[in-house]
Amino acid sequence: MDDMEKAYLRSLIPDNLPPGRKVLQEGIEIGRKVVTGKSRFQREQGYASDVDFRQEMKKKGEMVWGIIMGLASVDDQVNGMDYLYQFAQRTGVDIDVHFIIANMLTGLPRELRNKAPKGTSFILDKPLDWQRIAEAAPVSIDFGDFHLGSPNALENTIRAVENGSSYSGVFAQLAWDFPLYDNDIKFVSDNLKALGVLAAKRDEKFVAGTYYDDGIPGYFLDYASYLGYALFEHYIICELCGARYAASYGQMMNKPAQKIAFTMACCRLLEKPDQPGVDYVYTNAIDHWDHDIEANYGVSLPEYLMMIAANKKYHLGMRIQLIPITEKIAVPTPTAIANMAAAARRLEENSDQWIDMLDFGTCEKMCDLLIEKGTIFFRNILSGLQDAGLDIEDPMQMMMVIRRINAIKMEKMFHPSRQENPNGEFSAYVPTTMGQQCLEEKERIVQNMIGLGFGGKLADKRVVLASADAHYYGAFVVDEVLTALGAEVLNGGVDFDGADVLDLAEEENPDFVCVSVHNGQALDYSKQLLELSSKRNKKWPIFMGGKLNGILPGESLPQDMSGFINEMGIIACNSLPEMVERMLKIERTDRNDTR
Ligand code: B12
Repeated sequence: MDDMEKAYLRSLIPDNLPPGRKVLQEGIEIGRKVVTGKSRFQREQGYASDVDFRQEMKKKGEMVWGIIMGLASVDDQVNGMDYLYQFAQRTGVDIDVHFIIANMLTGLPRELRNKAPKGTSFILDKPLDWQRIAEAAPVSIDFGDFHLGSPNALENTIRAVENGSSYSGVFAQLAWDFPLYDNDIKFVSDNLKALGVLAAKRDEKFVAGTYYDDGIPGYFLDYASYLGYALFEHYIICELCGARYAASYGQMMNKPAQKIAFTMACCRLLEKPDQPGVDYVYTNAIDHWDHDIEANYGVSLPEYLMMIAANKKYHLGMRIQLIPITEKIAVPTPTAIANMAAAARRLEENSDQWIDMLDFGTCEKMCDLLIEKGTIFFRNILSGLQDAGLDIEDPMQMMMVIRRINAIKMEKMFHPSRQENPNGEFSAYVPTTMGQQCLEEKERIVQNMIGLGFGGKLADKRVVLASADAHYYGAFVVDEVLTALGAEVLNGGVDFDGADVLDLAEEENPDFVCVSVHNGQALDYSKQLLELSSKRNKKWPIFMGGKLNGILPGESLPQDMSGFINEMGIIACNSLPEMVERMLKIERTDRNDTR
């Protein structure tokens, strides 16, 4: 590591950071006073912890089935859970685990909730909200998103423990920026206290959850780096904090061999004698169509089959997180979830016959490679941070690194190929898919647009671009295409509030502003963007694309908001040729022209 890299790592730690061990101890004290609850599942099925159920399934080599659901209100959610339970009673299609996706605002302190744009799904507010969900059906409940990993982690983790959610939180979301929230020290220290709560409940088998695709690894080019990052989280949570930990990942992992190899590696490195090392494996969410959606069964079912077979053979102990065939269109409905669950369980009924026909030799080799290189990546992280002068035994400092480090820099800095390749170049051992697929998509779009006569047409244009939420790749493709057509693109990155977008626009004085929005906040976000620009007396031609749907007040299902957004004066548009055609028709006026 060179001096610039060391200086960069040091710059991640603010001067006034409190000592982590003291903060952790405060969390442990808080945790000791929290009264552990028993969920309906635990009471009715007789498990002291859901971990015991998971361990039992692991021993038998049986698959645990999970779904992910976040409906418009707590009432809708409770009814949806009951619907799935009734469906199971009628058909025998049991769903073992419900992963609860609350609204992102659940992760914010209450005073900010009314001011921030609202995405899809319900907000957990009163203790009764958690309780109603934990009691809605006798299934294992996982209070996942916006617990651990959010600014409101401490309160939300306590609620999860009080309601018997054995797995809680998404630690990797520590890297997310939450709307209107900018106190990194409090963010990290409250998350450390939340880990203290889980450490206090270690013997009762409460586990800190994570989901790599949500966080830093979601930008990595190599699954060996994913694994190295996994070991880093495991080090912080288990070794520095004394809590339990299990790995989850997978929606951007579309090759079953890689997925199984990665799962084998996580099992080998992370499992404990009384607890599986893997919590859930999310299924391929990036290859689905948004048209003729029945075709998507053809994408999902072969993947499930391979995982069922690998689990039977190796007793990996994971749960499959099912996604319905509507994945590319909108958040899942209970009916769509039930349909995919039924297809998966029918597949499982006769899966024994496949196992002997399948050879997992490739996965075993890949697993060894991942472990070898991932372990080096992890060691490089620790030695790099230590060389830079950080205290690698202070959990607060280590969590601040996760919160603040740039993912792309992190992979470049610690990747073993840099030491192995004579010229110090990066090369992936087990390449991830998203970056590659996006470059191919960019190439297709650019060739098509050159064919339509757009080549070089944006030569004198400056574009400010940002993603309003955690979705990076849509904006990445937009950036690549506009750049290929000659534009100068100033890409702010992810998690941009409206004010951040306008700040960047004022700094750069672009011809156009492009915003990519996916998480259901498009309408609220558009309103805020326009109000702010009118307050600042600035007017930019703004284009917005991505997934422009949301849930209107009083409605249950998301719908497309493009019409409303267009009426407000922002150009809602998902097609790049259409956007460029419109850009070329917009004359630069003297509105903000200071050039
Ligand atoms: C990958 C993914 C993630 C990853 C992103 C990782 C990363 N580093 O980028 C992670 C796991 C972090 C994630 C998180 C969430 N996600 Co997500 N995610 C996806 C997924 C599977 C793929 C998105 C993607 O990258 N596609 C590849 C890119 C290249 O395609 P694209 O985004 O469609 O972009 C193209 C066009 O849309 C267009 N475009 C995009 N932006 C713009 C902008 C302009 C101006 C223009 C002209 C065009 C344009 O050009 C691109 C090239 O063709 C989709 C489902 C799907 N298959 O689409 C869900 C999906 C978008 N996610 C969804 C949700 C709800 C979330 C969460 C809110 C869930 C949660 N935890 O609560 C969080 C976001 C939280 C937050 N902080 O904002 C929903 C959105 C539902 C809705 N709006 O109704 C989807 C549809 C899944 C679903 N069915 O529930 N997600």
